[in-house]
Amino acid sequence: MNQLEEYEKFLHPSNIDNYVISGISSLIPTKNLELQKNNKTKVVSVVGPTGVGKTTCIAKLAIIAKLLHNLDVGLISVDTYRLGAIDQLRIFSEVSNIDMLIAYEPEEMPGLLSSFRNKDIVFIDTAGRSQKRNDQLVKTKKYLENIKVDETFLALSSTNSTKNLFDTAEKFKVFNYDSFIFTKIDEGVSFGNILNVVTNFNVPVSFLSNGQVIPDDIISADSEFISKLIYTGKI
Ligand SMILES: Nc1nc2c(ncn2[C@@H]2O[C@H](COP(=O)(O)OP(=O)(O)O)[C@@H](O)[C@H]2O)c(=O)[nH]1
Ligand SMILES: [Mg+2]
Repeated sequence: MNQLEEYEKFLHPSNIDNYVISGISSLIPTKNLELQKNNKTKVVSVVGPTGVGKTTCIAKLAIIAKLLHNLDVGLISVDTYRLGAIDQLRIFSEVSNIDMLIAYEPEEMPGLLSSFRNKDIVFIDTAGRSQKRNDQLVKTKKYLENIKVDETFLALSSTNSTKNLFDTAEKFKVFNYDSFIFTKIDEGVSFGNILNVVTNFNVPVSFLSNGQVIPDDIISADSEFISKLIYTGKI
């Protein structure tokens, strides 16, 4: 609004929507995941609260990496906490023919990663933990401490309130996450919370998840797309 006021004289009313969209767009940093063969294994982890869509995102990204980018993909599940959680990824790994290993204890992580040393990319699926339970966060963090993780995504549901998202983004700082994934944008009706979180935490957005379909329902973050989403409330 400040920008619009400042440049009022130069603005044409018929173009006001575009000015606002580009204004919001300039406030939204993005970071895209590079999916290309390298001579080393890229290690990517997804953290976040329960049920936001972490495993679903990993399944989508794993398929995209494998089929569209021809990468050799590995999955590691440390979600041994919730009944059935491992099965969700295991079934996916069987159907998609992507190798999966399970870490039952943090100490196993270096060994598991080393058996994946020929993979191009390894995705680590973590247990969904409440940001209100620091002991749970610390326990999950132990799995990621013994290894070198190249990229950590914090998955947040776009249907949550700004207040909840702020609390989660704050508590999950222990994971030193590099970017946000906003999930369930297909269920949201207003997205100012995304703008609030991104500007307050000054962390870029890497992906948006817009449904349950694997691998179709994921969008690589683009500032203008997110800005339109925020301004119009529609995908
Ligand atoms: N509508 C919608 N549902 C989603 C999306 N992402 C995940 N889900 C659903 O949310 C539920 C929890 O997802 P899951 O990946 O198991 O969450 P996790 O506990 O964070 O690993 C499942 O029913 C998913 O199909 C999304 O972008 N949109
Ligand atoms: Mg999960």
